Amino acid sequence: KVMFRFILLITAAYGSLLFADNPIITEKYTADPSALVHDGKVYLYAGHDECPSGEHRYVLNEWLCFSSDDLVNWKEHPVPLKANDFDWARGDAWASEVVQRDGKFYWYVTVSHKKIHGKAIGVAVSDKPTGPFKDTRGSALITNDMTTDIKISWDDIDPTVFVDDSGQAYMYWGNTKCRWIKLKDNMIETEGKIHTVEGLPHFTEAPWIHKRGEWYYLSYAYQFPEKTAYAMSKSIEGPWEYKGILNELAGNCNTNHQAIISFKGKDYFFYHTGGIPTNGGSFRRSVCIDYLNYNPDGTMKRVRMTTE
Ligand code: FUB
Repeated sequence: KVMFRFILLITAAYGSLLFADNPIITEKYTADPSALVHDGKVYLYAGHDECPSGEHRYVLNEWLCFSSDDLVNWKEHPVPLKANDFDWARGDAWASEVVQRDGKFYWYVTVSHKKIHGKAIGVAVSDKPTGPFKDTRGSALITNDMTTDIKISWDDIDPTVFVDDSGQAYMYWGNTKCRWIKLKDNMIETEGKIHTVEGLPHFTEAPWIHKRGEWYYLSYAYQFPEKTAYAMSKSIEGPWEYKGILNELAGNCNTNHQAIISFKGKDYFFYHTGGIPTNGGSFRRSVCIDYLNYNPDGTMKRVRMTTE
């Protein structure tokens, strides 16, 4: 049995060494991390993997929220959002992301739709990063019938939202093809047409957008089993230039779902593995963190997972 151990150097705030284990959460299985920096803390949002031992399927009914001010000690904020908090959804708390704008927090989620076949994307809103979150819109933002060129029911999943310096918000999502659409200022309505991103080799799912300096980064799950790859652009609307693999296969887990943040002067890569020794695997995943490092030209160095 292996407990993934790594040393997390938190010097920015404390000037001292702190030690943390990967996975970072061990009381529950956690998947599909989204991370948000707010008011000196990191908020981690993750799906709760609840697949019974011996079974091999996704069982996720809710998302979880944790916060930390040192990336070592995490506090859970109990059950802030469930898939059935969306009246129009019939379950399946797949990947999500929380973003902040003008004092409000928007939680974009993947769920299954009750009436329209397939997965759909919804959004819930709160005044606090820990909730309570409410589906003030009352309907899906994106449904499976809006993109008909792919004949699978799970191609409209994994939303990631980015508010550009101009104030324009964009939502990216997808499986097999990566899509994007603008959001209105209220963050709960789309604006204009759905676009498809070209030039992302082996795009599977799990897009994540972040910006550093003048570069925009679009990282995503690549092939299956999944690695993480990424592309860069000088514009949020592309064109995107493919730059290569950012993270290798995550051990005994066939998906690889990332979130990227800067916190107290360092850059971090959140992902999941099947790293809990008791029954961990592709359907009982666990969130991990490792450092992310950039090259002088803005490209990202391959992440060295604790397990490597
Ligand atoms: O957790 C269910 C699905 O697995 C997510 O939506 C994908 O990104 C993959 O991690």
